[in-house]
Amino acid sequence: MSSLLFYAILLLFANAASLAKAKIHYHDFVIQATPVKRLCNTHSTITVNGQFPGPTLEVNNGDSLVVKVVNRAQYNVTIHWHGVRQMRTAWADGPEFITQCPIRPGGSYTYRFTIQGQEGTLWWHAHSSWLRATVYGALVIHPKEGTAYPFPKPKRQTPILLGEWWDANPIDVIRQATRTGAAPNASDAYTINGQPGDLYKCSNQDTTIVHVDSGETNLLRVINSGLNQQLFFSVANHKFTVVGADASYVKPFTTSVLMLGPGQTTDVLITANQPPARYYMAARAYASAQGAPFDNTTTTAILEYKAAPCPAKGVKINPAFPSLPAFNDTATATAFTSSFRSARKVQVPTEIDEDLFFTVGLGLNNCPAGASSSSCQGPNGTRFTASMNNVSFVLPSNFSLLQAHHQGIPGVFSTDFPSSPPVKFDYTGNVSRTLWQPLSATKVYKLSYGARVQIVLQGTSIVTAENHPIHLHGYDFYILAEGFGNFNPQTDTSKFNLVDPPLRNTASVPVNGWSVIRFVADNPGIWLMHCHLDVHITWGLAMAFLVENGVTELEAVEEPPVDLPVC
Ligand SMILES: *[C@@H]1O[C@H](CO)[C@@H](O)[C@H](O)[C@H]1NC(C)=O
Ligand SMILES: *[C@@H]1O[C@H](CO)[C@@H](O)[C@H](O)[C@H]1NC(C)=O
Ligand SMILES: *[C@@H]1O[C@H](CO)[C@@H](O)[C@H](O)[C@H]1NC(C)=O
Ligand SMILES: *[C@@H]1O[C@H](CO)[C@@H](O)[C@H](O)[C@H]1NC(C)=O
Ligand SMILES: *[C@@H]1O[C@H](CO)[C@@H](O)[C@H](O)[C@H]1NC(C)=O
Ligand SMILES: *[C@@H]1O[C@H](CO)[C@@H](O)[C@H](O)[C@H]1NC(C)=O
Ligand SMILES: *[C@@H]1O[C@H](CO)[C@@H](O)[C@H](O)[C@H]1NC(C)=O
Ligand SMILES: *[C@@H]1O[C@H](CO)[C@@H](O)[C@H](O)[C@H]1NC(C)=O
Ligand SMILES: [Cu+2]
Repeated sequence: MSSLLFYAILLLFANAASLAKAKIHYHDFVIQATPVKRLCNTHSTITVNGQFPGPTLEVNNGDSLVVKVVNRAQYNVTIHWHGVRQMRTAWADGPEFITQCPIRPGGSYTYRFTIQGQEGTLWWHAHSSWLRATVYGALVIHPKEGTAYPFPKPKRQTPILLGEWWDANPIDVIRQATRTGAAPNASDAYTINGQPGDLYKCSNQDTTIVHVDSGETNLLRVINSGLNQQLFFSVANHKFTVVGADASYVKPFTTSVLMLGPGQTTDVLITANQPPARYYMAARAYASAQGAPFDNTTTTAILEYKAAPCPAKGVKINPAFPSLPAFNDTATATAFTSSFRSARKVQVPTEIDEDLFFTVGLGLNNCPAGASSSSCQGPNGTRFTASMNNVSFVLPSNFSLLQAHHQGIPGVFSTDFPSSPPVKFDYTGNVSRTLWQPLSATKVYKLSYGARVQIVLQGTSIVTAENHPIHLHGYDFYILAEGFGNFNPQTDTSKFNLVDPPLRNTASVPVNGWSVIRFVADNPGIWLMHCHLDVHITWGLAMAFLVENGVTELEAVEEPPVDLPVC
């Protein structure tokens, strides 16, 4: 046998062996209304397969997922695989009117994609109106088959999904706000794995319990799947070792409190090194906007040691309660978010092709001429809005942006999203009222394949300054630095961490401050970037990148699936 043939055969076997390891996971998601009782009332809740929260999906890095979504509910729906890179499979990303039209009642769509190079915790959620209030679940990504965690393998692993519950139909809540122009009602409870816990009415029979054995270590995969609220999270008498965030490993650090914006995940090790007993884990708001109403309740679950002594009959022993930061404790939130460092070798672009500066913040629209006052119930007879670089994003309704791009259909979007604010002003100062009303439009920013991109995300104080969790679809980005006030290129560039910055998909842009992110545009398609507070995306705090195809087929978006929902 010629040695060439021998090597060809060897290569074939090697390929077959590595292919055999990567698995394909098939799932059916039936979107359906299900009676769910919380806070003493039963609601007809939109769920996946009747489960709330929805099913946890577990895969290994390198595996593929095939999820058939059947819509048996009365609302349009789509599912987004939050944080999944979706290399060349933008059609499977999910945001409605961006990469697909909604799956209509009675319709179905099968999402097919592969997990490539991501390990840790991601999640999935509806990306249509406010359905993600109840349509969400964890996506656990174990290390590639045959490889280990970069920390001792924990005895147990527990997803901790922090959520928000309305004692109402969440779709009615956002429809009411859209009608009136006012801020939507705040939630009535937070939840841990779907349960509000002991501090709410009609809830303490169902409080989530997380079991541990004395001495063992549990990996908590904490996800903020809430709609509109950043949350602090603590466990009484225990410390966390943070080991990952947004499906990337970080250099371990210890803390007694986490802060997650909606969309973010944090993997932490917790060791059962305390006297056997029951300990509360609790979450409540980090509310950075001054004076804005918010849900100020506290959700709890219980960390229960297996050897915890049983209380004598009739004796009630309350678990120890953790101390949680004050609602407005920005110092603690900042100390936490700025502690992250990548654990793995980073590939931060050092040269920049696209130097972008985007303002992110709220606004107020004056009451349109002829509108009734009932539709202008925002501050002083206005309607709430929000924008990036003064463009309040409007979803198209006749084609998804990706379909319009792929098929060259004109008139659906324009490519003139500004690379910097059209008017420069003191972003975090006392902004003149004449600057508060943005333009409404469907604008994208075009990036050529492989462009090295830097974005300064600059919060504004228009209406009210607040922390915004900015999420980019289709990418992980490095967070080089964050700070308060206006970003100053003369002095702030020296603060950039080019050595071991964290790789994330959602950045907490500090209240009245800024974050700087970098990524390489190596994934063609249309990718939404938006605030992950659903109330803000509803108001238009979003934009999209159009990343062009590269030269080769492997640098181009795949052809659309045949069952892709169209409008
Ligand atoms: C919002 O809250 C107000 C005041 O509590 C209440 O009257 C209204 O019904 C709520 N809206 C929805 C959709 O639940
Ligand atoms: C939450 O807000 C309500 C109503 O504004 C107030 O009465 C209550 O004291 C607040 N609770 C906490 C824990 O701050
Ligand atoms: C936080 O709120 C407390 C009152 O609840 C107030 O005394 C304090 O000044 C606030 N701190 C900040 C940084 O706004
Ligand atoms: C509403 O009007 C009052 C009185 O004119 C003013 O003090 C307040 O700043 C205004 N609020 C907004 C958000 O414009
Ligand atoms: C799609 O909708 C936009 C905005 O309503 C409109 O301008 C455009 O002509 C429509 N395109 C087609 C092909 O119908
Ligand atoms: C903000 O500016 C407006 C007008 O420019 C002024 O009336 C108002 O007093 C200023 N507010 C503060 C807090 O400085
Ligand atoms: C945004 O654009 C509108 C409409 O052109 C203008 O009135 C407003 O001053 C602009 N605001 C900013 C911050 O650029
Ligand atoms: C559902 O989606 C279709 C487009 O596929 C759209 O025409 C329709 O208005 C949507 N329905 C609702 C209630 O949003
Ligand atoms: Cu926001």
